[in-house]
Amino acid sequence: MQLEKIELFEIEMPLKDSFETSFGTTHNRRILLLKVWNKDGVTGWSECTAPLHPFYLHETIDTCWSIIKDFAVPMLAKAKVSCACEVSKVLAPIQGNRMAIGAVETALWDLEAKEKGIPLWHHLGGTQTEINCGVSIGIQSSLEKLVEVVTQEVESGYQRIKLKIKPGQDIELVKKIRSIYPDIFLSVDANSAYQFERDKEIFQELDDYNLLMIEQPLEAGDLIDHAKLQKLIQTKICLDESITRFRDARQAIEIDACRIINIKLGRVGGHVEAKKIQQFALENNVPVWCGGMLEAGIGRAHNIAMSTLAGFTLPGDVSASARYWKEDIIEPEVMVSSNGTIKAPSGAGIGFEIKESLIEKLTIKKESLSFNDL
Ligand code: OSB
Ligand code: MG
Repeated sequence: MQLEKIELFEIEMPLKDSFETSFGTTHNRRILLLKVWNKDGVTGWSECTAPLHPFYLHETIDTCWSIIKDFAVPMLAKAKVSCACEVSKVLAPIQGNRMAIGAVETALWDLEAKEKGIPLWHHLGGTQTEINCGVSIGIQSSLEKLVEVVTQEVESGYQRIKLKIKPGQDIELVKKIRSIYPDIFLSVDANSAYQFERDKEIFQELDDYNLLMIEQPLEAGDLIDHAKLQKLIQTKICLDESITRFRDARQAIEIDACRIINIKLGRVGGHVEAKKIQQFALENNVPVWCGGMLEAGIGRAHNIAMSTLAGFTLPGDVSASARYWKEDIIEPEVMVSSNGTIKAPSGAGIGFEIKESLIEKLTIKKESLSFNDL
């Protein structure tokens, strides 16, 4: 693998509907895309999953831009990596900043799969030709509206419904949806909004609704209190924000702080780290699934590739492009079957065409870095 240059694009894309979580509401997405070129003109693409604000975890689109430009790319240029599997090791001296690292790492995986002319999911060692899909439903303006949105998604065939909750909007939502849909796979995601001592009774009450899981109830980094909560309830805890690298997953499983893991490619720093977590979870009978960050098509395509790995058995938050975007930046758009599945694509690399002229139109900031100058 001989790298020539890397381009950074910041694009702006309005969401079809705003998306509310316990940490805030997103109307527009600003997305950092990377395009990496080898010496023969083959290109690989990735999407940085960092949002605009530091309210999910610490990273933002601007911190990622700076880490990628000032550190990750110069380190890569100096190391002269020969394969995508080496990138995470070369970038290991960078502390934290997992989404910045993940953006660079995943672009090189797409490039490498394209150099070899094989689908990325194949190159990663994926075995599932179809993946199971669920949806994440943001906090709605009323219970009636929530019922309407859930009904629409259940009728589209999605295999699991996840409701975003926050203090004051939790048990009531679950009770309502369960009364209408007693048997669906239903889960909730708190995005770290609760505290163990203050709120434990809420989770004990939620325990009566046969939820598939409760995602990230407490603060990121607080494995100890998650383990205390898991002892108190039957419902499986799933960690999202708390898992930023393999070590977090190993320790969480070791102390029974969770019984399911949501793997997000960006949050864990790329495909190699995601694979390590997936393998360890599989050996320990902990199911995993692929989380989402309201990705446009390129990020979605990487998520599909990762979800084909063994152990990704639970439906992920990888849903159709059309749920979020009027027009996605890839072709064809991500489509979900009436059984709530997505087929792994057969084309080389991420397996979707990049709509470069659309990306140009959406671009608000751009920079090109040559590996020869670094
Ligand atoms: O916690 O899973 C989350 C979106 C933004 C930030 C965090 C999360 C989410 C989602 C959306 O739940 C999942 C999707 O991309 O469909
Ligand atoms: Mg989550």
